Amino acid sequence: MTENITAFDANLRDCAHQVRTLLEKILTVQPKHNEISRPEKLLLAMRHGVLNGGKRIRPLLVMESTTLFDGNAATALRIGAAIEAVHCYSLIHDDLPAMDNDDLRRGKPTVHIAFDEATAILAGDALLTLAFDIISDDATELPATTKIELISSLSRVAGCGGLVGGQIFDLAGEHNELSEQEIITLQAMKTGALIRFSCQAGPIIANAPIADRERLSEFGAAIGLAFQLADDLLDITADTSTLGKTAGKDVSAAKATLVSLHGVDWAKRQLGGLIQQAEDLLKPYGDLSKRLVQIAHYIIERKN
Ligand code: GRG
Repeated sequence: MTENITAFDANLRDCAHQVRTLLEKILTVQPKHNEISRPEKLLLAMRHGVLNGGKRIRPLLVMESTTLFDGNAATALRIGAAIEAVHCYSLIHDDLPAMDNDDLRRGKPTVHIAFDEATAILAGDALLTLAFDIISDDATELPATTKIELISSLSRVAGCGGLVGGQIFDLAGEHNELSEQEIITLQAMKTGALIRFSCQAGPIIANAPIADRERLSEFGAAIGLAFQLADDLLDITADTSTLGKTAGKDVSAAKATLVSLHGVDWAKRQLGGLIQQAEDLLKPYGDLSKRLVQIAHYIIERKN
């Protein structure tokens, strides 16, 4: 087991390093074709928001779900980096005073604290559009139809029916009591959708059969739910320095979560069931899916 954890940690670190290196290379001051100029302050704020650590779970899911179907690793890295750009945009905007109003993210000052609010909004906007630039760029070696499929899916996951819509439901929950079903829906949109898409992206990149895409999508849904449950538990049990973001926010904001509704023991039992479901879904792939199973375990056992 220790050997597995060590190998997994090395894999996660290697993925994080590759994502960082690629995004550093992309976020340079030289304008690209059809761009006019890249303002330095905006670029620095974008870099602060995207090169400030982070576990890079979503890119790792893209890379491993691509490897499972023998897809191209360099392409998977680019799609993973695009998804990470969307994720980081959502974190920057989520931390703003008008949203969660947080001053700590990944153990560092949030972008609006390190810069200012307007710059943080714009850095988030620019990271969102960057994601579509990365996917459509010639350097992403995929057929045009596959790029369109990825762009279309990512747009839906990120927009009104996904992240942004989930955030609106979340904000509504600050003033009205949400039902259990409403909490499940908002979490599937706010957290689950991008994780699910990260798992689906691999079979899309590798042009795998529809049945495999659906199976990986179900796997993504199970671990997305587990991710949020684990996050809600960490909010209660972990401290701010370990989390790298303010701990105890759900409790202090009296925010309803599945953990606040059903309790810690129920959440732990749910996590056990979700892990089992995730493992069962990958059984047809045998040993080839070992690394994806390790990610599922990491998601529920992580400390931040
Ligand atoms: C578009 C404003 C706007 C918001 C969209 C996704 C979202 C809504 C907000 C993000 C903030 C948040 C608390 C989302 C829940 C999912 C979550 C726990 C994200 C943190 O993901 P990790 O743990 O973070 O992968 P790192 O820092 O490791 O990347």
